[in-house]
Amino acid sequence: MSSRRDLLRLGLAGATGLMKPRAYGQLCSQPPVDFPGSPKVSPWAVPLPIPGIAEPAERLDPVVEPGRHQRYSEFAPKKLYDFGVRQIQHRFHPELPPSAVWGYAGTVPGPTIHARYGEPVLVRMRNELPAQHVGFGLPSISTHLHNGHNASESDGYPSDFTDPGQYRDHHYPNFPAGHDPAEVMSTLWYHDHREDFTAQNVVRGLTGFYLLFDELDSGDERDANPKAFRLPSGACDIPLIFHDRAFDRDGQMAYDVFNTAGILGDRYTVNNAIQPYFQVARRKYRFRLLNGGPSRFYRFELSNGQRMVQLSNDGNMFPAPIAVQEVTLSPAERADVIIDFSNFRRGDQVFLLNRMEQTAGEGPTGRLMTPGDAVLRFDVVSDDRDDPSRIPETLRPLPRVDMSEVKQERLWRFDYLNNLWLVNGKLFDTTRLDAEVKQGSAEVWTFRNEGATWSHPIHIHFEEFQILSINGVAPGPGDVNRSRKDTVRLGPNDEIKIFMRFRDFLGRYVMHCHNVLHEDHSMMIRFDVVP
Ligand SMILES: [Cu+2]
Repeated sequence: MSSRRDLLRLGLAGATGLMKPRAYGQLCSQPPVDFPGSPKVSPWAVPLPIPGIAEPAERLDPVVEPGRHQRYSEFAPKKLYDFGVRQIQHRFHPELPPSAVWGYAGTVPGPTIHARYGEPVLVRMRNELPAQHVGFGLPSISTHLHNGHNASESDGYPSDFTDPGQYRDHHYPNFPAGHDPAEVMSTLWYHDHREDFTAQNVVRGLTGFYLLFDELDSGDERDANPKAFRLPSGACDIPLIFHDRAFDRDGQMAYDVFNTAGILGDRYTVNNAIQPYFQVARRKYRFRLLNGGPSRFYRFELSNGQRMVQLSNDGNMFPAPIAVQEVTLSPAERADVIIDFSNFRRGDQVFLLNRMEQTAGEGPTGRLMTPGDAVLRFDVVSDDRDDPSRIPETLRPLPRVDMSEVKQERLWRFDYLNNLWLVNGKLFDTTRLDAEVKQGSAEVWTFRNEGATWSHPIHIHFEEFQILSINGVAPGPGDVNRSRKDTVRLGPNDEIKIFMRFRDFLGRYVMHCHNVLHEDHSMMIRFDVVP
C-alpha cells in the first residue's frame, strides 16, 4: 500500500507543478512501477485510419419499448443502429503487437454515425464485453452522446450502466434545442461515461463520432441548394480523434489505475494509430479535430506556419469562419477546421504539431515541439485541383442571450483536496441532487477555479451554453470563445460566467470536469431539469 500513497503524493506534487509528466504504471492489478517509456516505433509508418460510417439495422430484436423514452412517438426513429460493444485486438502501430481494446461495433474509434436534423435515430448499445478480462477498464458501460440534446434516459447518466449481456437503447431525436435553428450542431462524439470508470473505459477505446447535417451543412460540397455551405465533404471531411497513449515493455497499452490526477502518454495517436500520415490532393479539406483525452491539452499548429480556417468551437458553427494560427483543445473540446493544400506542390509534406508542453498538473507553457513531436503528417500526393467546396462568408448566427429569462444564478467552485477533486467542496454522489433547474428557464452559472495550478475542462450535458465573460471580460467578435460551447477551459484561478437555457426534456444530467481522471474522482455534480 505504501507505493499507492507515494503515487498519490506524486500526483499532488504534479498539482503544484513540481513534477515531470506523470509516468504510467503497469497493468491494473500490478503495483505501479516507474514507467520506462513506450517502445520506440517509426513515425509515419501507417496511413491515417478513418472510421467507417455506421450502417443502420433493418430491425432491432427485441423491439424498442417506447414507454421508456420521453417524446418517443413525436420523434419516432427513422434509423436504427445496433452496436455490439466488444473486445478486439488492435494494432496501434505495425511495430507493436496487438493490444486488447474495447470498441463500439468492434472498431476503435467506433463507426461514425451520420445523422440529420429531422431524422431521429435510435442506437442500441449491447454490452458484449468479456465479464472477466485482464487489465484496466470495467466491462460495464453507459454511453453518452457528447453535446447531444437528448432525454435524460438516453444521455448516458453515469449510473445508468449496463453489464455484459445487457443492452440499452439511446433515442436521439435530432432536433435543435428549443427548435431554434441557431442551435443546430455539427460535430458530436459518443463515449463511455460509466460512473468511476470513464477514464479507463475511454482509454480502452470506447469513443466514436456522431456528425449532424442539415440543409446548410448538408455534407455535399456540390449541393445545388443556394443556401448550402458546400464545405468539403465525403472523402475530404475527415474526423480526427487525438489520444496520447503509453505502452509497456511488451507493447501492450499501459495505464495507471492509481493515478487520480491526470495521465499523459508519450505516444500521440490519431484515430488510434501512432503518428500516421494522410495523403491529400491540392484542395481544401475539412478536419473535425477532437481531443479524446484522457488528460492532455493540445495547441495545434501547422509546421509551415499556414493558417487554418476555424468553422466551429466544440463542433458548433461560428457566425462566420475565423482564420487562426493555432487551435487549442482541452479534453473533449472540438474544432472543425479547413486546411487548404492548394498552394502546395506534389511531394510536399506538412505536419500537424502540438505546441503545448504540459506537466501532470500544469496548463500550457507553449514550447515548440521538435518535428518528432508532430502528431500527423500530410503528404500532398496528387495534382488534382478539382475543388467544388467553398468556405462561406457566414455560417450560423448565435442564439439570442436574453438576461430577462434568467431565473437563477449558481456558483460552482472547483478545487482539490488530498487528490480528490471537488465541486463546492463535495465529491459526486449520483443520488444527491445538486441543482434543480426549471424547464423553460435560463440560468447563469459561474465556474470558479479555486486551485492555482490545474486547468479543468468543464462540460455540461444536455444544453450548450454561451460564455458571458472570462475573468470579467466578455469575448468579442472574432474571438473563438464568442461561440456556442459544451466544454470550457477553466484555467488556474479563472472565473467564467455562462448563460444557458433548459428546454425540451426532463430528468437528471451531470456537469463535470472532462479531465476524465478528475471526473472519476469525483469532480461532477448532478442537476435535474424539473417541470
Ligand atoms: Cu479537472
